[in-house]
Amino acid sequence: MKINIEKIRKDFPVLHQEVNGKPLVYFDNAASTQKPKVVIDRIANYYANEHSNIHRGVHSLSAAATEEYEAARKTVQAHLNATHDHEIIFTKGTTDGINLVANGFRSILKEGDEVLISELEHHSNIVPWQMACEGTGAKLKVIPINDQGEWIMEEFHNLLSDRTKLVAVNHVSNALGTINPVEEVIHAAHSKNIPVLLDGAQATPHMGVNVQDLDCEFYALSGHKLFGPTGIGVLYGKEDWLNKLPPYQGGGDMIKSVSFEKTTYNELPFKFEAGTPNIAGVLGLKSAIDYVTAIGLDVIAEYEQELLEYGTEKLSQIEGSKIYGTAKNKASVISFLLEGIHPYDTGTILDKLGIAVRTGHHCTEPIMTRFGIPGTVRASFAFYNTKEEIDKLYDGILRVKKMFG
Ligand code: 7TS
Repeated sequence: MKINIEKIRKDFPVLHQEVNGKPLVYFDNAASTQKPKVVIDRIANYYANEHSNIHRGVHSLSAAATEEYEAARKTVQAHLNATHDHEIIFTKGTTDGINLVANGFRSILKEGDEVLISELEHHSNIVPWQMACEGTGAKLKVIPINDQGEWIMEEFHNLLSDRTKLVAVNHVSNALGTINPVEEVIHAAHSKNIPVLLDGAQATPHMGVNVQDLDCEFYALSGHKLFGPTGIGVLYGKEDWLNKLPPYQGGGDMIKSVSFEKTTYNELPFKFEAGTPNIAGVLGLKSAIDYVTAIGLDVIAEYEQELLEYGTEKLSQIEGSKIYGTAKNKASVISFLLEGIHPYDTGTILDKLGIAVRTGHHCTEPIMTRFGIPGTVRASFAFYNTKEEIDKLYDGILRVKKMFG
């Protein structure tokens, strides 16, 4: 099936505006994606007609809201192909999900243990592990990358040892777009009985993810990168591992009984969902998943690869432009620099032309250090972007070069 781009663009109200007097070209999708009208309507309708707290009252509104909330959990379960719906924990986002696991590992890690991450990680998959290591005496180990922005797999295999208590790596890199060989990592880790956490913030907007096929122990994602609302995310965890980890936060909903002498915790998934959750966010996320599922994740992936190839070719034609991240397997992210021009200058001029790109280190300072650069300009494409928009980026870059070259 081919993507119906005209119809799709009509679904996203935000795309139809001018920025600085020019039609908006939104190429900052790796930071956050835009929302289709069905998601916006779902949230508005919930607050207009359906709102009540969940898992509490016997009254009809509360029962209906609870039903919708739990139906959304089943949608996520199906989307990720998790074995059980109680393996789906609603979080604030990827950062929150990783922190939940890292907090739990504070009770597992001991002096001499190691946590293995990679040089490609977003800060949110570095800092929580540094914090967990700091409190336990465990050490952080890092898989290095090559000049293309790919993990050096021999180094990974050398770093994996009996001291490794967890491998925590991203599925797709936000800064360079690399699609990582996570299958090989999981297979090797499991041969030593080591659990694996995948940061799926950048994979889930671009491809279907099957956690049973991957066989990872944990998978974290953000709703707002998946065309859903901000402030909502998902942590998938295998049942036995979620049972092994202590609760992250204490409060309402996560308990079975409370007395001053002893509190017992609720079962999964509620053990990890303390307090009133982001009900509207959960319902909006369900609509977003239904929306991309209806288009087809394969259709989306194929179209975005077309955009990536087209964009890569166009940018490569520009003298003095250098693309960072040239892995064989890439998602639709192009990070680049123009010789002698600071990324902020490029980003500022492009903004004047209505083109939204992200500039800077993209919360991946170690990658920038690895390449010896202050940051990059990053154009990241979603399925509502077009080749015509990429042509505008190309023309915009030529303007930047004329002004600063
Ligand atoms: N992991 C990866 C790979 C990410 O790209 C991001 C956000 C996160 C984790 C954190 O997600 P959050 O929803 O909890 O904030 N990445 C970006 C980015 O590339 N530009 O802005 C945010």
